[in-house]
Amino acid sequence: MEIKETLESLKSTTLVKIEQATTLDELNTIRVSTLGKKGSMTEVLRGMKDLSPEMRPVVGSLANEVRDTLTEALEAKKEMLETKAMNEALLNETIDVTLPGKELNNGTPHILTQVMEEIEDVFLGLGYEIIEGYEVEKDYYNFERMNLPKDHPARDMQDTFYITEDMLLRTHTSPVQARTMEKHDFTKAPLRMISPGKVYRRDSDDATHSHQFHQIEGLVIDENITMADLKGTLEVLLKKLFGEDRKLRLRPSYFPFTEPSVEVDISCFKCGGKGCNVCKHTGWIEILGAGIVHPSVLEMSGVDSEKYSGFAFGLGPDRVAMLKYGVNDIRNFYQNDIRFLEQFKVKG
Ligand code: 2NL
Repeated sequence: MEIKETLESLKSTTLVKIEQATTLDELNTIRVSTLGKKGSMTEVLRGMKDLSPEMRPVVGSLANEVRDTLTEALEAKKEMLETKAMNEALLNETIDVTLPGKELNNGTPHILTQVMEEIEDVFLGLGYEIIEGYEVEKDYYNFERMNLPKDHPARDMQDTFYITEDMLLRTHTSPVQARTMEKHDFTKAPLRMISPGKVYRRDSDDATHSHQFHQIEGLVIDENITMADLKGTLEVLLKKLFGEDRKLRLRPSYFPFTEPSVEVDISCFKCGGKGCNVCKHTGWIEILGAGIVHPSVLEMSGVDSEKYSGFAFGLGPDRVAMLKYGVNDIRNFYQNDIRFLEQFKVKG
């Protein structure tokens, strides 16, 4: 009978200890010293083997009852102490929601991206498609189809990054337009597109030249497209970029892919035309090249030059950004110096 009494007394003393425990640590110590591998309960049960076969089930069920009671009491007390600890923590750790938050350093689009998107927005508003093509191109699309004959100086190894004899890094975005023209069904709709992107030339890098820079070319082809359409379109763009009171001046020029060709100037946005350092005292700033698409360029792309005509232009977003924001060295755009880039943060 001794073992039964031991179990009963173990139960009552442990229940008192559990009752009196005030911390989770204390409670855990009680659990281990009672129910653990070397605990007092385990110790008592080891004595079971000395019992008679009749007594074993009786003591066994008592032992189970004691163990279940203690386990339940430990669990209940544990829950109670945890709730108490949580409530105390909630009381002590109040959060002052009026404190200023941590300032997050948000990124911003690169200034060239901002300028290009501003230009893209103008043309989206005019119903143009924005089409991107390949930066690695065939000599054929980059030069041949643009009316640049085999002996043209632009095709020289000195000016172009050749990858193989007939593959190169595009020197302008015109190949995108050649590829679009040859696929377009002009009986269904006119073609209105711009092609923004990176272009490459083997210049040596200096304040105004980078071996990689950007171009946005525009192309419109339909029946009866004239120089007037070109001028009106560029007026919308350049007024949006440089101010509503800008005037345009078209000067005769030469490009192999347009005839006639023009250079387009705007009246100086700084001095209004009186002459200053920005316009080098001429009152005008050269901003882009343009013209009426050469009939041979149309024909090579499968477009009937008797029926259709078009205008095209090319502008440099790098130069636009330099003028607009007074940047005097194109290399700033490509060196990723945070101190430079941060000046063009978009306020959110
Ligand atoms: C410049 C001059 C220009 C074009 C680009 C073009 C494209 C096709 C057909 C005809 Cl598919 N022309 N592009 C035309 C005139 C000038 O760029 O000085 N850009 C910075």
